[in-house]
Amino acid sequence: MSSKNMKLNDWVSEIGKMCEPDSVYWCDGSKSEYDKMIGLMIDSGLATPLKKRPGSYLFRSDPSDVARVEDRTYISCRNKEDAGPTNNWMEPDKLKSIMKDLYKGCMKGRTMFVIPFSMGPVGSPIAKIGVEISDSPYVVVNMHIMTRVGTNVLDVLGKDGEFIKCLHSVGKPLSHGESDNGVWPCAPIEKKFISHFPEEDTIWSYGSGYGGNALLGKKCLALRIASVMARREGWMAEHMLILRLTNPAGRKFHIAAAFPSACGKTNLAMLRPTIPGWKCECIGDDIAWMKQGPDGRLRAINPEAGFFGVAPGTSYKSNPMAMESIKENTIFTNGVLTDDGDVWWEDMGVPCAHGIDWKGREWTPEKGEKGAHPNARFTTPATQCPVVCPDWEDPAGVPIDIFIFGGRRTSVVPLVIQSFDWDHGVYLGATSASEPTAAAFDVKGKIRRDPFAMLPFCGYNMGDYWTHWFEMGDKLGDNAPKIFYVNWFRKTADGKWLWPGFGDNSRVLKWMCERIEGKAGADKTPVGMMPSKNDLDLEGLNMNDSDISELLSVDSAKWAAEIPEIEEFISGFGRHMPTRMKAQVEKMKARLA
Ligand code: GTP
Ligand code: SPV
Ligand code: MN
Repeated sequence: MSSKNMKLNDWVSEIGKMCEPDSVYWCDGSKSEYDKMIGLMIDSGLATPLKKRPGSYLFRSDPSDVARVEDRTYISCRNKEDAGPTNNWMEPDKLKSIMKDLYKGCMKGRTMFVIPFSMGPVGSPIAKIGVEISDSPYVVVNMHIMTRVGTNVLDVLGKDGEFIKCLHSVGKPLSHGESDNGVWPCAPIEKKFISHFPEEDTIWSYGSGYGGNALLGKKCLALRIASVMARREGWMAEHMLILRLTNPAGRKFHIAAAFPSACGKTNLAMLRPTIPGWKCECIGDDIAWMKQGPDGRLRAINPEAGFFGVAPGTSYKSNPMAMESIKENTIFTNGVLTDDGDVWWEDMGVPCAHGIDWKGREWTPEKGEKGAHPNARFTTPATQCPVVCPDWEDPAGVPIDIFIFGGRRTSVVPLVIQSFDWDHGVYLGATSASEPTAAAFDVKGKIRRDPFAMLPFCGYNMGDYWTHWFEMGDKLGDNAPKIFYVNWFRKTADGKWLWPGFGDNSRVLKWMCERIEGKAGADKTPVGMMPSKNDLDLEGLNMNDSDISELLSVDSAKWAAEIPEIEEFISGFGRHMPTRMKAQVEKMKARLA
């Protein structure tokens, strides 16, 4: 088979010559294709069917291949300055020549899959078409769930449509007659490359089969490449969940929130409000593409079609809607296989006395090691979420009222702040910081600044990205969403969560909505507008006063102590650092003095 698009056909044959697969297969996105791929992986010992969950399978990856690899991720454009100081950079010709050596014959003994996919509803004016070439059937089945794969994408592409070229190989050729035989195929860490060529709308990924390294529609296309397109074309590609919150009077609010990886987006997106009369519906849990609509408001779509969610910590208590979503037709990676043929992970809310851990070994809780990898994930279709919003696929998108930024901060940062204005909100986004999580293989240590939760995902100079945010604010004017900053992760001195989080986060969202309606009060503090205890709905929460005061307190000395590090961070962007950012730092210093 081939397509009507000569550019695509030429590219496929060029890659075929380089990678030397045994065969080439064009994906049609059908259920029978999905089942065939799963069958191949059951035969090669990589997939285990789960008796307890219809249509669901467990995979175990290699211990070196369990998360994104930020040190191996490159933005490769002609000028180093365009990638900026926060991205790894290599000159495109040099990087391509290194990678071509790796790609040479890398698909021997394997099938090369050609996966046409759409990010966003097929044919929508906001959607983008990508084609991923991959030698991994695991990638094919995950792409089926996470994106819209199918021959209808080729129809939209037509004879001369444009597409983003996504090349992927696990980097493990097979000799004649060899099978994976239960061993997750990948290359050693120093041979892994996740490379982006934004000037050519091209992604080259080698050596990893896991998550964002391999499902190239997600972080690589929908954030790193799309962020460059968005800047060029005047829209926004952000690491944000999207939700609709309806108040008891029936007014709908649309919220987009950016938290770093493994800091609560999926949980907030599927929130069950604990306050009576409020309803929450999920539009997306990881990525938002936003454009100013004809009415002047910012309209958001979720370019994805599924959820690739963190499994550990997901329970009927913390995220019941995720638990309902993953009852069937779900792929699990790096969980525990239980003796009765189910999947299990830490803090699932049910016990597991014995099973096979994510490394394939006998496991009991007494072992003192985690049974599931902390970045174990589920891949599940958005349509299976009981609270998916009826408008989640509306090509026009939903109008955003509220932006939220945040991170994991066990101290200093209070429960919630509202920005004074747009520019101050951009400052809050740009200076957000968070503690490392298991979502990145190679990020360790203390807190780091993660501007807009985009540090690992911005495809160009982060200083220019801030300028883009300021300019979007100018363009949106009075229609610009109001900006808030939250921290669900504050701890007591003895290490307990101060805030119950999860469903109770609805209390904080309620305050935000009431701020927009002009109903709720707030106090001016040096760091922003904040609720007092009486401005927040804490009805039915059994919290003691001192915990609440601590959550809502600002220690100016501690904030001031972070300023020198913030100044050093932003000055690292040199002439790309917007003067409006500098002005915000000066204002902050004056308020704290
Ligand atoms: P990515 O998929 O990596 O982008 O992560 P995410 O931002 O979607 O994070 P997710 O919602 O999966 O949450 C990650 C971890 O944070 C899980 O272990 C959750 O249980 C935990 N978490 C989420 N929300 C809260 C909260 O409000 N309070 C506390 N204490 N933990 C939370
Ligand atoms: C993240 O790390 O933010 C994720 C998981 O959503 S991955 O798809 O691996 O990027
Ligand atoms: Mn994410």
